[in-house]
Amino acid sequence: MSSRIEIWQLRAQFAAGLSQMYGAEVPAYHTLVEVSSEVNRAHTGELRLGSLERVTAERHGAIRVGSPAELAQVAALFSAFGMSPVGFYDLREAASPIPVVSTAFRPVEPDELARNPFRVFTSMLTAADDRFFSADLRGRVQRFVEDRQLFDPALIAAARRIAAAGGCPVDEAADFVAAAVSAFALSREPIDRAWYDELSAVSAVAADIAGVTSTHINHLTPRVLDIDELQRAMTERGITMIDHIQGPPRVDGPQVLLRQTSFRALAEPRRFRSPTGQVSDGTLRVRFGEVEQRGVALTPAGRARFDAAMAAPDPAAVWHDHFPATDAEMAAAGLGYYVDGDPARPVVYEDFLPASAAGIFRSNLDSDASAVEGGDTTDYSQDWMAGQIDHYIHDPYDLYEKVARS
Ligand code: OOG
Ligand code: NI
Repeated sequence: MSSRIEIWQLRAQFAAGLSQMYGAEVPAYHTLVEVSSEVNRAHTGELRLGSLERVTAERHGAIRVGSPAELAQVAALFSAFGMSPVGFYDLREAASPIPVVSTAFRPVEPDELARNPFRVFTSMLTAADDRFFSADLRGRVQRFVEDRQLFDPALIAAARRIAAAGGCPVDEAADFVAAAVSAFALSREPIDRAWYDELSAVSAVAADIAGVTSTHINHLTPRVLDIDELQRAMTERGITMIDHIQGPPRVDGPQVLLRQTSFRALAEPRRFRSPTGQVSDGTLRVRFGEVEQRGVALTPAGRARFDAAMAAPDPAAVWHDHFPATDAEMAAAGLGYYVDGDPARPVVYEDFLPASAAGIFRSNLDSDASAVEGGDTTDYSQDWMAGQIDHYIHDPYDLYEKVARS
């Protein structure tokens, strides 16, 4: 009898495979991983938020798709890796709107997160939103997306089988993981220049999603224990980082939720087809490097305080009007999640922040659509998305609550 590969092992192999592929595609990623590891090794502070080993191995990825049907395929594929949709993010509502709605696929059980916490922030183009797309353009976007195939149906069928069986025989695993990884490789297929440019005029994100016939991993993000130190170290190496770390400021006291920073990837070689059918070499600059620091998960009450602090012109200056300076006080006030209420055992935030996500999207674009006018007339919502992908979308607060009571 051949032995079985468990779901979590498949997830670890998938994450490692993507990392290897992305490193070959975007060499600056290696620098980022190297500097992140250095920062983590030098970190002398507390490690309550994760062991050096887990933190240094930890990654999230980001992908973008064009339709509910494509998102449903992603959900089926990721189910074979034990990654379930968690949370709903509407980035059209951000201060700088992006025409996507998103969810994050990740393990939801604490022991699964401990084995391998790989997660993928997954965005879907909101083609039905007439604040971004005219009826004519929407029709053409939808046809283009319907006509392409991001994933081999055999891959999706295998994923469903593996998810249902809770693993697969050893001799199937390598091929399955390799096929899943290569679905996210940058394509060498020539890009229709006129179509890509037309979409770029509406939104650079729309062009990246619906201007090409494949999807790709947009970035892979290592986790660090001190993001300010990382930002300094990268800058020292001559890499231009975005001006401001996204998310909460560095604070004196418990660091909460998620802080992120990024740099733009260099232009990458891509092939283009002109209206006369000629294929030529060109470049596109759509991928980037990102890094994150994770802190304590906030309760709804804590999140309301967070939103209030972040609404101030200088959140750092008003931080302690909203948050106490110790974990003991955070736990006692019910602002953060702690296992059994024990301030020595904070629950790590495993999700994303819509404002930061929009900031990361935007900071890496040359230009994009400005503020949308008029009301939202679309159906996009968490319930809508759950119905489209036929998967329950977890509420992050329920998950933190469960971890805190375990
Ligand atoms: C996703 C941007 C958001 C994050 O870490 O908040 C994101 C994208 O660029 O597709 O990855
Ligand atoms: Ni990211």
